[in-house]
Amino acid sequence: MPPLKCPEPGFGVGLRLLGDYYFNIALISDIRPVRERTRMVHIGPSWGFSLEKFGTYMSKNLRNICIIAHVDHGKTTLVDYLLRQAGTFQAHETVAERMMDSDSQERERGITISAKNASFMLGDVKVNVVDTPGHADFGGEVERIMDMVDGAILLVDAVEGPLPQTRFVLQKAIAKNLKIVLCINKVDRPEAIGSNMVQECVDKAFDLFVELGASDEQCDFPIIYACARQGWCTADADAIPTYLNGGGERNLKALFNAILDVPAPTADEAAELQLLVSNIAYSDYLGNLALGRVAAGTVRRGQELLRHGMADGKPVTQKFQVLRLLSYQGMKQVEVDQIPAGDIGLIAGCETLEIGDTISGLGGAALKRITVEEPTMRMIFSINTTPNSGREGKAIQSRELRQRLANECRANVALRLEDTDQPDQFYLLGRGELQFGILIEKMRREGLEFMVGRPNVLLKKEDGVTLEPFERVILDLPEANAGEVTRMYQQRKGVLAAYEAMTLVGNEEQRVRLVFDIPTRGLLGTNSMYKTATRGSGLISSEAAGYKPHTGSIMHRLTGSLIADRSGSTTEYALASVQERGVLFIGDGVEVYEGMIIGECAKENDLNVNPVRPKKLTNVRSTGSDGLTNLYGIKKMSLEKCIEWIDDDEWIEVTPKSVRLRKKILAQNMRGLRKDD
Ligand SMILES: Nc1nc2c(ncn2[C@@H]2O[C@H](COP(=O)(O)OP(=O)(O)OP(=O)(O)O)[C@@H](O)[C@H]2O)c(=O)[nH]1
Ligand SMILES: [Mg+2]
Repeated sequence: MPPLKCPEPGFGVGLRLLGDYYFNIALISDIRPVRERTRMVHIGPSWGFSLEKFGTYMSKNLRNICIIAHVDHGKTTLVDYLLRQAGTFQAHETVAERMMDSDSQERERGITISAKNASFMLGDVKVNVVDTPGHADFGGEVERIMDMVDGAILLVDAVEGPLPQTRFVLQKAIAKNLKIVLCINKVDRPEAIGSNMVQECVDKAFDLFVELGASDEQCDFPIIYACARQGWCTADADAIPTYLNGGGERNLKALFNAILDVPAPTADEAAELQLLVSNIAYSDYLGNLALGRVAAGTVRRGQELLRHGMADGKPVTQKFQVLRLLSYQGMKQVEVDQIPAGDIGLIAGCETLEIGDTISGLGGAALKRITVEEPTMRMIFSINTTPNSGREGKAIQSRELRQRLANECRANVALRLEDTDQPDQFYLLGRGELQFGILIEKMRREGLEFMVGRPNVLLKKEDGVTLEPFERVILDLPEANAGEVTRMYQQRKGVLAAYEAMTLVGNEEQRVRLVFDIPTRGLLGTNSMYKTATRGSGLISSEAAGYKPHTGSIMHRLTGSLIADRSGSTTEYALASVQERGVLFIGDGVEVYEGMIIGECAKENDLNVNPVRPKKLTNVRSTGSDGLTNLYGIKKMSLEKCIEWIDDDEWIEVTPKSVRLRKKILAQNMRGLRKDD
């Protein structure tokens, strides 16, 4: 009997025999399990039966895969259709688009922030699938899940081709020796239709495999051409035009078959239990849950286990009892009695957990901890020391702030906490401005008040030479803006490494792809400048390019700050004269305090101004407007813009209601007006 491939509708019956055992009879065209979690052995062209233990899958009936790609290449959209077409949802269930992006910030920003698990059934095979984020700042999320899977679907946008994060994730997948399926997605994009972009994309991907040292076996990857957004794919490149014209089998069958060809986990079922904690989930009822793949043995409810962790840099072990076990069914976590070797599940019962810990049987040993790339940036977090602290949220004390940051580091392997010489300030080490921005927003939504400083890159010293991190930036922008953008990056020590004209489609304006090698320091804070220069149409992606000798000072911003010199409520009258000195960040009627930044000075020095001066009242009635009280315009400073804009001697004050900028030293007589650099 050939192995079971894609499920199709049909019918079947199941009989419960003895306790945990099931007996199923099914028409072979109906290859859905008669009851979920029951496996079938097919014995003829049209009939099948199974006699296996309910509630478990032997590892041969499991596939663990992840979906990896550069940002926006369509991973989450593809997972939607994988789950839908595998019959994960009931007919009456309404499912949202990109449903794996369940976090509020993920939905608002339209990006995946953390890797997430789900599962679906392909006939008698349970497939655990992990959707991963594509943004470089969340690369740690991809690294931590690599130990859970045996295969990876590498998505590549047919038009954009492999981009920096494609390289990063592919490198990790190759290193873990995963079976890789190349899936060229978005073949429906107008630029790809009628051109040979799809073939070029395959060639570039192949070159990347070779460049990254893939084995011959890995280089022999299956290729699937897909339109995730319409839920179809084909293994035949020549069939793409048929599909684009509405023909062909409009489903993901070819991909399902490729998934079934990924090797089943080779976990030893008879061995002592071992599970590497790849993530920590939280449940209100059960507390912390350890998520991971059972590398060996079986974990059962009530079992006594060991956690192998680290405390103060030393290995520690702790005994605990399994309270509950959960397994993924679709996107839901359902309770089970046991999780067999090779399967992915969650264990409740151990409160102290860290990603990278091992959970084992009482005689078991620890597995190798998860290692991820080193952080390249740090940001300073402080308690809120402004005069108005605590008015708009919970002004936490240093101990609570430290605890909150430490909790985040436990759940995110790419972050690290370090103390500073100040008891109420802490360094958070991470990978990028977006990663910090998302955490700040998350803490703000929890109702907390705190302050953060300007992100800085982490320098290294080798043989007496100071080194700094570099990045390779790939820009895709209209040719008309290329000159301005090139100047912008060259001013920040960027070196143009490549300039390539993109293929034109119809009457579209000519676009170019620029590649810069630039110190990470120079790249910080340039995002909105780049967006403005390209009128929002520029795409940017970057990859870490290692440490190189320090390039000396790089200009950050050429402007100073307009600083309130007293507290009070701003008046339109006062702001009307302040605005002559620069650009305002706030309007009238806003409470300010001495040292708060209310705008950007047109010159490079800081300027203390009085934004609260009231208009002198006179008895003389004036006709019409006095012409002075109109404000030109206010530059709204979002959290992201503040992070890009601030200087080293400034703080961002974050509260649930507002984001304000301030000088670190509030009193004007204590602060020099000239900026240090
Ligand atoms: N034209 C076209 N657009 C697609 C296709 N697949 C996905 N998209 C679109 O691409 C955008 C990004 O899709 P996502 O699924 O969020 O991409 P992602 O890879 O999960 O993104 P991150 O998780 O943030 O890295 C969405 O607007 C999708 O509708 C496709 O096959 N064709
Ligand atoms: Mg996504």
